Amino acid sequence: MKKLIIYCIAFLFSGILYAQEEQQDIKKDTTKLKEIIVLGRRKLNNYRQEKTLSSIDNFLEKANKVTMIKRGNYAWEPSLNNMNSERLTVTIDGMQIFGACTDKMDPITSYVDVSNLEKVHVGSGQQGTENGHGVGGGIDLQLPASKYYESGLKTSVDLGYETNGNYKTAGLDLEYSGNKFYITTDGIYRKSDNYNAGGDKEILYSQFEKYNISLQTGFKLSEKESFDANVIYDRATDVGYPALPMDVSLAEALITSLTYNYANDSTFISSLESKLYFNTITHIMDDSKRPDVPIRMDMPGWSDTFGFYNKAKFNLKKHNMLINVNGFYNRSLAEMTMYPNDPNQPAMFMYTWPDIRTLYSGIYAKDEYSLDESKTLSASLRFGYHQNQIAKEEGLESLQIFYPNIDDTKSRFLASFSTDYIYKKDHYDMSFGLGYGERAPSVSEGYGFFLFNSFDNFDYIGNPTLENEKAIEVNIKTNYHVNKLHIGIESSYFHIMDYIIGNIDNNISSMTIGANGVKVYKALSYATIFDVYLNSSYSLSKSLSVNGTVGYNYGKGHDNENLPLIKPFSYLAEMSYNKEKFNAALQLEGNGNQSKYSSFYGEDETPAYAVVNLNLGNVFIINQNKLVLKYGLENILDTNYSTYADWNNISRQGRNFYINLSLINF
Ligand SMILES: [Cu+2]
Repeated sequence: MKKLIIYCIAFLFSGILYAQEEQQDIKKDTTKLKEIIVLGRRKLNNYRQEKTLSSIDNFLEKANKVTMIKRGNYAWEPSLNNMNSERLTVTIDGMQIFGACTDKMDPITSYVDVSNLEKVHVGSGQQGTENGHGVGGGIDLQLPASKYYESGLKTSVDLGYETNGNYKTAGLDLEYSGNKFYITTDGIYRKSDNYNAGGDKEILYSQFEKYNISLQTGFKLSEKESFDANVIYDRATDVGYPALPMDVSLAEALITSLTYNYANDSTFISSLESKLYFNTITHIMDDSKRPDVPIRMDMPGWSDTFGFYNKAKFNLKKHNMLINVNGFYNRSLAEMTMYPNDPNQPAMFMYTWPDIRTLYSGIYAKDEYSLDESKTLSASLRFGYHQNQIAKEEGLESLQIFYPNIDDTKSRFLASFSTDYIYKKDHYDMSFGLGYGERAPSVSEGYGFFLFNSFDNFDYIGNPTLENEKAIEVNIKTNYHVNKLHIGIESSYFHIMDYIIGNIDNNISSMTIGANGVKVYKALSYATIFDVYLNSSYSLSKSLSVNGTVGYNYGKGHDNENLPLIKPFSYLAEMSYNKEKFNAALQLEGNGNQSKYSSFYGEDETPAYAVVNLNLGNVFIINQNKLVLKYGLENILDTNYSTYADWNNISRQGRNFYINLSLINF
């Protein structure tokens, strides 16, 4: 009955979400086929419904097609079109960066903060291949553009508090902008204790603490040429992972880049951007706070990446062209030392990532051709050369136990292609796209050595002989606007060949005490993934509107087994009131029962849930300052729930009161 009421409310509101994107600052330009999430602090206005000091994870979760997989309260893993890390390219301003954790505790999104970024580009499927090869899509976390505003010195201060978990946030931003020179620096600090799930149940090991500082500076050589330098340092300590058997004592990243820009409207090449970059990550896991572990372990990991890209834009009559030549070199190393409880036994050491060196170089080209005012045809291509090398002799020998014929190096060619047709009229627009893409196996899929996965309780062994994973994709998107009503449909279908997934191997015994066995990465001959979202909104008056979204997803292997981590039926309904200096929004958000769960891959059935949130905001202008106040109550009914994306069914936050305050000096 309760469910029925919830569905009824959802459909009453239906007209369902996201027509207000422009107001909410989650702008979707259908001509670009990309979803853009704006984070810039100076662009803060009162139309954004949620917290201003949300983590990037929280902002990403608002995007259509994106879900965050949670192993705790920090460092969520983005999933796009029901595909996660290995199948996506996640980059920071076009820079490749790879996490250093064999257990996916450190997605790239955890090493930046909202203060570092201006916006996030989410490209679904083959529309997300500008920076690299992927099957599910690309997420690019973009740094702020150069700021030659001649506005002198400006400051802004952010403060946030949330009752659940006693979560504190503080941020400071300084910016000096001149005619030929600018410099900005900011810092943000976040600390949370264990949070409580609905019904005041404390979730042990869900605490975290982190700070992030960044510096960006630039100068103009001439009116057309400039240089930018950017440094981000991010350090998280004492991060608990309630869904995993270990925590993290240190996750640290240093991200640096130097960029040369050239812009000229009157020449054939309208802009040129060349970047050189380096980033290094250190990740230290820690089980010292867990009272009962079968064996104590040290598991550090490192990832270093050097890279570059050269990007040029051309305008030729009705053509809009872009060419991006890029390359990187990554080193991924992870170790495991096990200390038996009996001190007379020797410690056991092995490389879980045996110093894998990845070299990539490739070229991307895109052309947008406008057939006439309302029709655009676009096509993109990416070709690349990808090479993996096992640098540790011990690592190679260990893998040769299972694959006697492998060499230390493996090279691949990767290709991707997409084409889109876009038709746009005043009250109607539609796009239709086709794509083909390939990706190389990740370091874990190719070379991981006894990586324990607490989701299905198996140790995983990589497979250096895997073929490239390949996908054929069809997508369609359409929007209608009639008076005060907006309706949109967005859908993608993927046919994925040589779909990489772990398969039980009964001939190998597990290393982890208590594990169910060992899985080796193999490929299903094919798998299919489908998603469809219906968005709509209706304006009741100038300031009052309702909007909502319903989504349906589907994923199966060739053997008719359900794929893991496929989102069940989902909905979001919102009623919002927006005035220039005040806003309020009441949200209902939930999922249906996860009936198509994958017991074969370790999932159980997650029941339906629904939560209600209330968000409020005020803006005050005091002299030359803007004060933005956001406050509200999340999970008002204190529902105890977990979703399909919560690792090991860890319950999410119960009732939470939050307040965010941003003081911005113009
Ligand atoms: Cu880890």
